[in-house]
Amino acid sequence: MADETTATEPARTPEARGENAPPCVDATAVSRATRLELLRLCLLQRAIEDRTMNLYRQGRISGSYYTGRGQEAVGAAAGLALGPDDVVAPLNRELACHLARGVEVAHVFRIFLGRETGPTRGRDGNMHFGVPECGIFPLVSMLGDLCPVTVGAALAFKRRNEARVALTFWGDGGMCTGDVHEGLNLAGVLHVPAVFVIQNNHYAYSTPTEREMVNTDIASRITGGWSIPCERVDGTDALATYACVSAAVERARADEGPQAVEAVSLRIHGHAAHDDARYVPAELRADYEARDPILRLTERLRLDGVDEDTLQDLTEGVTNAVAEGLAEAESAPDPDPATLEDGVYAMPVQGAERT
Ligand SMILES: Cc1ncc(C[n+]2csc(CCOP(=O)(O)OP(=O)(O)O)c2C)c(N)n1
Repeated sequence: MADETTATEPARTPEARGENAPPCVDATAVSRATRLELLRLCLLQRAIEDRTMNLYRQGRISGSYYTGRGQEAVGAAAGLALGPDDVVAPLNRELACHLARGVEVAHVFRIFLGRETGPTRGRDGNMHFGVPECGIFPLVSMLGDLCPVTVGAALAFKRRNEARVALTFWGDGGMCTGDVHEGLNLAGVLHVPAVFVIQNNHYAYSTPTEREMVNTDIASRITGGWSIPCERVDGTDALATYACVSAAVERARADEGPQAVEAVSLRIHGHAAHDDARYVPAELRADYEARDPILRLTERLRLDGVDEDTLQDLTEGVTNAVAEGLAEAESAPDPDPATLEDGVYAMPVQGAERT
């Protein structure tokens, strides 16, 4: 991968930006309740991440901080497309997927603030968490590794004759790792009920997709290379993404084998909190800011006849949920320093005596 000093920006066609992606599934059947819930989840992710970014700037977040700004619709859509008994392995751009699966706002802040009552008991900054009670596998930050893990879960469901689906995400950068290729191959050979959502946001850190791979048509590579049906969808269009992922989940559940969706978007932020994303051309960024998934979905709901009071209530509900969740997490205890070595692996250092 190139870093920001070496990456340059090649010319981008509208196709490469996913703008001419035909709608793969008719989204007109998506119910009003689901539309509103998609918007609520996107707003909630955005509000939690904005608040957490402020906490980061105040020095209250360990490590860096990663947002999914501009990509919220994809995690929200996938989270709602899954059934309660399905499992999912999200990455760090998909907070809305956690929220859709029932993870409480206070729990998210317990994780980010490293509280004792968070899933990693404060051992890990704000990244490698999962909530098994909600069917969410913890994140493994080696890109691509969650693919074979998810295939394993799907294989277990198949062997037990359970009508359950396992879904995971990876990015265009993750697409270039060996584990993804092995996982896709195995998924196809074993015909497991797995769904893969590729978040093609055009950059792996500062490296544009054209410098990561020769053939940037991820959907056709997955379809042609592994015989896994892969639809491309505009990931800034929450309804189309929901319809597309839902159809993939139901095909996998109906024993039609693994399925994939390439969701095209742009993160409207740097790779992490410290990154100003100067390598993204201003025109491209402005284009995607204008197609912000929250703006698009809000506009869609207005066209559907949803009134301003309903939209206002939704926004206020989200603001209150974030304030209450943060207050609750702030009152949770920090880990006791005396337990520092509990629950972590230790490497004995030769010759060093422990006191
Ligand atoms: C196997 C591996 N190689 C490199 C890294 C370092 N790394 C972390 S995130 C990242 C970029 C990821 O890009 P992408 O998969 O497109 O996801 P995005 O960050 O755009 O959501 C890289 C190279 C890693 N975590 N794992």
